[in-house]
Amino acid sequence: MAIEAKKNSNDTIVAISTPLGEGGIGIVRLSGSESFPLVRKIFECHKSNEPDYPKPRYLYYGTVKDQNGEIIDEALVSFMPAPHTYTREDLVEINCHSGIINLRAVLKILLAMDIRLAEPGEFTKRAFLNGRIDLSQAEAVIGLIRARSEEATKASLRTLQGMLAKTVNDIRDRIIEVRAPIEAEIDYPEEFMDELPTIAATQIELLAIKDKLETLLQGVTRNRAYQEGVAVAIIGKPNVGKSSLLNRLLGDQKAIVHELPGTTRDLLEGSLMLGGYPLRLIDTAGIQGSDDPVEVEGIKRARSVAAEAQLILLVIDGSLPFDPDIVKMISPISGEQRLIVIINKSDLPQIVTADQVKKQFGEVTAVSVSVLKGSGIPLLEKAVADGLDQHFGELSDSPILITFRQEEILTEALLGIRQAERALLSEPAEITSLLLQQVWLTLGQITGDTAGDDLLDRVFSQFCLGK
Ligand SMILES: Nc1nc2c(ncn2[C@@H]2O[C@H](COP(=O)(O)OP(=O)(O)OP(=O)(O)O)[C@@H](O)[C@H]2O)c(=O)[nH]1
Ligand SMILES: [Mg+2]
Repeated sequence: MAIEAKKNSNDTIVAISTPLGEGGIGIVRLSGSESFPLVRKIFECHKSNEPDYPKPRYLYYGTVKDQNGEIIDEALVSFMPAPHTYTREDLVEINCHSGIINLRAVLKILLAMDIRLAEPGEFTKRAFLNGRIDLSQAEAVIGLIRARSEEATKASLRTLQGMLAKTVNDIRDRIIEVRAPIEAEIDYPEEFMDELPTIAATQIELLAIKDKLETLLQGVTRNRAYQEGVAVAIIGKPNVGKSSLLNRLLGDQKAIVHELPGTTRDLLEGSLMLGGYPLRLIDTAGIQGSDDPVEVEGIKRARSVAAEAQLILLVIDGSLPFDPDIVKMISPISGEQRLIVIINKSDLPQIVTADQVKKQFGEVTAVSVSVLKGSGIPLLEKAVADGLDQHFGELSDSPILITFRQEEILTEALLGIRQAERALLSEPAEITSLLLQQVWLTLGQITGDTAGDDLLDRVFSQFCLGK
């Protein structure tokens, strides 16, 4: 779909594409028709007199010099002619030593010539504008750069390979197929009378489309968990071993552990990876009735953390009689939250039984551990990973959504299909057709097929400089 926004500005751009700081290599990257001649002006290489210089995709060793012929840096330079490049334009990469001063100096000499500094994400934007990738793939590049777990990386790579675009395009094709006979009926009601699909057949088609959209949307929460992490609150009465559990799971003595109840006053957080999920583990103050204003504030914070956590680890001391009040302590747990009950101190004679816990909490996962001795911890870790897998739904091979933007679009498309379903039964055929057309257009924003300037700016402004 050729639209205004896809017109490419073909001036030549430059940016430092690696993070500024001490490192092995720093790369200055140029894209555009002037990039070869410009770099040749500042880069001196003993091969430059050879007739085939610069050969595409060769690495040339030489020096970068300023206007006065003074050496700025040694560099390895590769010249990559269009169209088989990241941007589909002529592209040059100058591999310098990674020092802030020399990299900036190289950039400065180039900027003094006929070239401008790239905007954030402009290299990737050109890849999109020149048709090498679609918008969902461009967003996958951001996802890949920001991924905090292996699973998030895999999800971004799947989208980068074009899986999301393919699924969305398949859905769009199906919408066209559903619309075709409806349109025929509108334009030539007599001629196609016998061949038209029944309302029931169209309903089945719409149901299938809805199903596909819903499956895509299911991936959102899981992916968000991979990207942003899962909040896990450790709560319970004082002295049951909450801080000990935090330390044990982190493999670190982060929290103060003490035999005196009421040791933890404030929230304490640590991060760890479990079952592919980045977890934000939050230790809280033991919940009990108290007159101490500091402890009361700590308990208030514990409750609010528990209210927002996706997973609650409720710790109880198995060596003491079961206190039914803890049921009240954790309620109300919303449908969005999962609960795992941890019966701690299994190294001491046990009074609390798993059955007792089940009786109080219903069908809840209960794990018996000794945080002190480390027994039962692998089982607990497995219970946490399994609980999160169940919470976020089956992991399928379908593409996983990366961004809020894509979620918004799919939600809108789903709404549109539901409206079309209703219209099919109660409105003239024109309305159904129009609603389906709108869904088709909406979905096109995922790949950028129907994206305007605003949308492109929104997506590409999230990139870092030089990407
Ligand atoms: N025997 C035994 N003692 C444990 C176990 N886990 C923790 N403890 C002890 O229980 C006491 C309290 O541990 P903490 O981890 O500070 O308990 P807490 O729940 O954070 O307590 P508050 O911060 O006061 O709410 C300490 O003396 C720990 O050594 C365990 O598995 N077995
Ligand atoms: Mg504590």
